[in-house]
Amino acid sequence: MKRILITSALPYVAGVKHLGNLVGSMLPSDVFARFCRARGHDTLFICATDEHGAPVELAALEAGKPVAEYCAHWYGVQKELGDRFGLSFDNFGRSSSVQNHELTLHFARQLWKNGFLELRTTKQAYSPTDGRFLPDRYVIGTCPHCNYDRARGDQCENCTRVLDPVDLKNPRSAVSGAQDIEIRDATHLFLKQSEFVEKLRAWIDSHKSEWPQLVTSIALKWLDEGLKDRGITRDLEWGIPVPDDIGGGKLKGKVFYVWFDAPIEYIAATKEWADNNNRGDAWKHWWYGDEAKDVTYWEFMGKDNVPFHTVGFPVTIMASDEPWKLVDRLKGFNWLNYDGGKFSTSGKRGIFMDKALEVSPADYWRYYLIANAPESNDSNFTWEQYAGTINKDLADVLGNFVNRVTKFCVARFDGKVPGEGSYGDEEKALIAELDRRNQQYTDYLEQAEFRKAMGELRAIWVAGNEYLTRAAPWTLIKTDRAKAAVGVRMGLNLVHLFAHLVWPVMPEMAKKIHEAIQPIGYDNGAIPWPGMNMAEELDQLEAGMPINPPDVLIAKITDEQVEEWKMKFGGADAGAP
Ligand code: B3M
Ligand code: ZN
Repeated sequence: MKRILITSALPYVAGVKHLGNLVGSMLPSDVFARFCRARGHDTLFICATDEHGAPVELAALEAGKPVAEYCAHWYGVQKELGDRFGLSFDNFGRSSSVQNHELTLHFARQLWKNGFLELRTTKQAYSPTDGRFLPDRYVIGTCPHCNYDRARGDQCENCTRVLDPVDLKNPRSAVSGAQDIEIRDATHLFLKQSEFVEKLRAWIDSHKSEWPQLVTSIALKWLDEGLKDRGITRDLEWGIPVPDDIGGGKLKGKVFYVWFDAPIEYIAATKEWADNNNRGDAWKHWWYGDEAKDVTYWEFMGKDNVPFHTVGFPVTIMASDEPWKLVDRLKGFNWLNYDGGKFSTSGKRGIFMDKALEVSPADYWRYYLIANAPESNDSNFTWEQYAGTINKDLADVLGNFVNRVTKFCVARFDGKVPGEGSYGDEEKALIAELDRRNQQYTDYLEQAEFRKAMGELRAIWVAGNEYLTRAAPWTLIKTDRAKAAVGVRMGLNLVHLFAHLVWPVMPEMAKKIHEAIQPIGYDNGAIPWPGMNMAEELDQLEAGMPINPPDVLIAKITDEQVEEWKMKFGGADAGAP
C-alpha cells in the first residue's frame, strides 16, 4: 500500500482566511488527500494554525486580549470554518502546542550541538520606556519614501517598500507609543544557512522534474542570490522561549522566530494526532528513519511560502543530522486575485471563508476554486465568472444530467433500474471514450494537476450528456421500450460513476448523488475510486434496484444575485472598502 503524507501550509491564526488563502494550500491539499484516500492509499493529512510571531502578538495587544486567549479564539473559528468547507485534516493542530515546543527545542539543540547556530551581535531598536528591545515590526514611524505616517519597521504598508527601523522618521514604539527609540547592540542566534548552499542545490536539482517550474525557480533564485545566514530569535513574549543551554544564557527573554518553529509544527501536529489517538510512535513512522522511507511527502503552499520550504525548513532538517523526511513533492501556487486586484486581509478586500458560505454551499466554491486554481499563472476571480462556472458546469451539465435521468426513470420505469436490452455500439463508443478520460483524470489528480483534472472531469460529464441526448430514451420509449431502457440504465450507471469521481472535489454533492442511486452510509470514509475498466463500472447497477431522485441538486445563480454580491463584497467597480 502506498503511504502518502500531505501537509498544507499553516494559516496564520489571526482572522478569517480569504479564498486566496484557501485555494493556495488548504483546499487543493484536501482534494488531493481525499483522492489518495479514495484510491486506498494510507494517507495522513496535516494542517495547523501558525500562532507565533510579532503580528499575532500585536493584534492581540490591539484587541486588548492575552495572546493565548486571542489565539485560542481564532483557532476555534478557523477549525469550524475548515470543517464547514469539508477540509478533512487528520489533525488540525496548533503551532503553540506542547508537542511543537518540544520538537522545536529538540531541533534547536541538535543544531546548536552540531555547530550550525551561533551568537551574533546586531543593531536593534530599544525603548527605555518599554524596557525592551523592539522587533522591527514593533517600531512605527513615517516612511522615508512616501511619508505614510504608520509605516512599520520592516515594511511600509502604503508603498510596500522594505524598510529597516533606522530608516523611519519619527520612530516610536508600537507597544506604548514611546518615542525614546535608541539603536543598541543586541545578541541573537543565527542559523548558518550559507553552509548548506551546495547541499540544497543538489537536493533541489534532484527534484527538478517533479516540482513545478514556479517552485524550482524560486528556490534556485534564493541560492543564486547568495544565501544569507538567518536570525532565528526575536524579542517577543509569545513563542517558544530559547532555553539557557542554547547560546550560553545570553538569550534570556527571547523566543524562536516564527518561521523556525512553524514548519516543525508539521511534524509536531503529526505527533498531536498520534497523542490524541493513542497511537504512540505512529507519528514517527511518517517522518523519521527507515520506517518513513516508503512515505511520499507532499507539501502544498502559496508561492510566497516556497523559500521557507525549499531553504529554511530543509536546512533545519539537514543541520539536525538526523534522518527526518524532506519533502518529496512540493506543489506551489500563484495568486488568486479578486476582480483584478489583490485579496487583502488587512484591507478586508475580497471574499472571506465565513462570508463565502453565506453565498453558496462549500462544494460550489470548492469546484470553482479548484477548476480555476492559480497553477501556472495568477488567476482572477470575478462574480460573473463564478456564476458562469456554477451555472454551466454544475447546473447545466452535471445537475441537469442527474435530474434528467433519475426523473425519467421514475416517470417511465417505476423508479427502478431497468433490465431490458443490452449495450450496443453507442454504449461501447461511450465506454471507450470514458476509459481514456477516466484514466487521464486519475493521472492528473495523481500529479496534483488540478485545472487539467477538472477539465477532464467536465469532459466526462459532457460525454455523458451527449450520450444521453443521442440515446434519447424519452423519444424511444414510444417505439422501443427495451432500447429506451438501455439508455436509462447506462444513464443511471453514469450518475453512479459521477458520484465517485466528484467526491474529492465536492464531497457533499457526491454523497447526495450517490444516495440517489445507492443508499449506503459512508461515515467518515471516502467514496472509493472507481475501477479503471469502464465496461465493468458502467454495468454495475442491478436490474430492479430502486433509485431515489435528489431534490434540486444545484441551484442556478441569477443575475440579480450577482449584482447583489458585487455590491455587498465590493470590487474594482465598487471600489475597495
Ligand atoms: N503561516 C504563511 C502564510 O499563511 C505561513 C505558512 C507557514 S507554513 C509552515 O502565508
Ligand atoms: Zn512608504
